[in-house]
Amino acid sequence: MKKDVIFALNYALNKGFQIHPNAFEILEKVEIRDLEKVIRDIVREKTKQKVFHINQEDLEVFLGLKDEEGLLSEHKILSDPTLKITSSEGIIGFGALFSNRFSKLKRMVSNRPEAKLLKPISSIIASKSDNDVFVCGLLVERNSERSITKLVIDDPSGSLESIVFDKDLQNIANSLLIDQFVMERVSIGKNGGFIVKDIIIPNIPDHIPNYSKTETYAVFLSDLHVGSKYFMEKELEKFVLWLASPDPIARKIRFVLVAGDVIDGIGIYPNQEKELVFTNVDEQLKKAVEILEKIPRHVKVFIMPGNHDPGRRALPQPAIPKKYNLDLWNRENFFMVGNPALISLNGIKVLMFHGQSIDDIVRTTPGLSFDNPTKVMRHLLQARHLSPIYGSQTPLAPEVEDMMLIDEVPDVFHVGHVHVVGLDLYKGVLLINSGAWQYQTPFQASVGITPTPGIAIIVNLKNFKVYRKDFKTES
Ligand code: D5M
Ligand code: FE
Ligand code: ZN
Repeated sequence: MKKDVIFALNYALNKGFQIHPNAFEILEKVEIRDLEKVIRDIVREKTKQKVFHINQEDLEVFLGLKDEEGLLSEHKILSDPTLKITSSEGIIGFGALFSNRFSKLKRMVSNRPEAKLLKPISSIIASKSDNDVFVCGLLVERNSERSITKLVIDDPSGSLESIVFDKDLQNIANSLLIDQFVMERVSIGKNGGFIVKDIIIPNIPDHIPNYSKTETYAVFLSDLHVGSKYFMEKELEKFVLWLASPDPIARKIRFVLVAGDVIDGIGIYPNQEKELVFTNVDEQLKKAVEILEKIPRHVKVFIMPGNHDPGRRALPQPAIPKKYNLDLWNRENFFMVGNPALISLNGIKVLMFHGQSIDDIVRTTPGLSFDNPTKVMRHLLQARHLSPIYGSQTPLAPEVEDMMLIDEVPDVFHVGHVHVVGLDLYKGVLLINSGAWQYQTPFQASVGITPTPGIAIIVNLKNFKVYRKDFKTES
């Protein structure tokens, strides 16, 4: 046996590994460059698995001799706002948007028993019935003062002010998102005011997820912020190289999803220039392509815009327009989508959303914070809406159709924006916030945001087992 082969194998033997005779056969047959590194990789992986022998199959996998051709990698873009965007103007447009939101959500809850009893707000104000009545509307105001909570909801017929006294019901009332759809059971109090007896939100039913037939893996990323001084270029490069490596999991990855903030952009916040390496969007996107195009071609990459990317700022956002970078659009394994988008991966429905609305929601809803993004994501699913709040910092476009509604219950809900990794399961839906690839910026430090960057979230689509791979520490 050749000297370098013996040397490499000694490394494994010294670590207490046994080597199966069939492994030697391969080593005799194949000319292997960098065998030492291959053996070290195998030792590291198998030590993690607590398996201390090396056989022919291990070598085949790590040398890339064993193909994974049986793995399915079918995708379908089920919904994408890019080509649907019309943008009507001003007040008329917002009137249409909100009336569409109301009627779509009312239809969504129409199979609930309470829905049959719903009355228009104007009629219950006029009739002052002695019995409890059901109304629904969009929540325009929520106020808590001296142990009572006031809710104001609007439907197309009018506006209803109601009071919540019950403690448990107040907790529910306070967790409602402004401008979300809500049903109320109300009665008339002694002084003629409306008292809330029950609050019913759209929510999602318990969900049985779809799984992939084959053990295909997907990686969830967001907030690369290429162009920023704080962009973790080395770590992202390491991730991309790992994708092309013979690591047994890397070899089964067929999808990479990027949920927005691909670049840092320019003019996004005051004095941003001081924190940029590249001060124009074209250069930033060029750099992003340079890194992402090293992803092997058998991996499909889905790219969504965030609030730092070029195109339109208001939600829903179209895909990053072609005029900024043709390479992103031309590469055969890249798929440019708008924000939000619903994508099917081997039959698994992934709802992708950058997550801009989280800022306004955290600010206005008690009990929510930036460091627990999946809790906010639960609220979005409960409200069946990705960005309910109007008139705060998240710009909403006055579209005729409200494309921010969660029409279909997804199997995976993937969000970014807050730069904090979050994983959770809600009623069978896998919730992923994919963190970031940017170190904490001075701005984030000043507002108390502590990111958890440099971590790739990897999911086995056959069983939804989730892995966090940290590229800050792993070699
Ligand atoms: O957002 C990164 C994080 O910073 C996200 O959690 C929102 C937060 N952020 C962004 N802008 C603001 C303002 N103006 N106030 C408070 N918090 C903010 P990114 O989209 O990457 O900039
Ligand atoms: Fe971001
Ligand atoms: Zn963002």
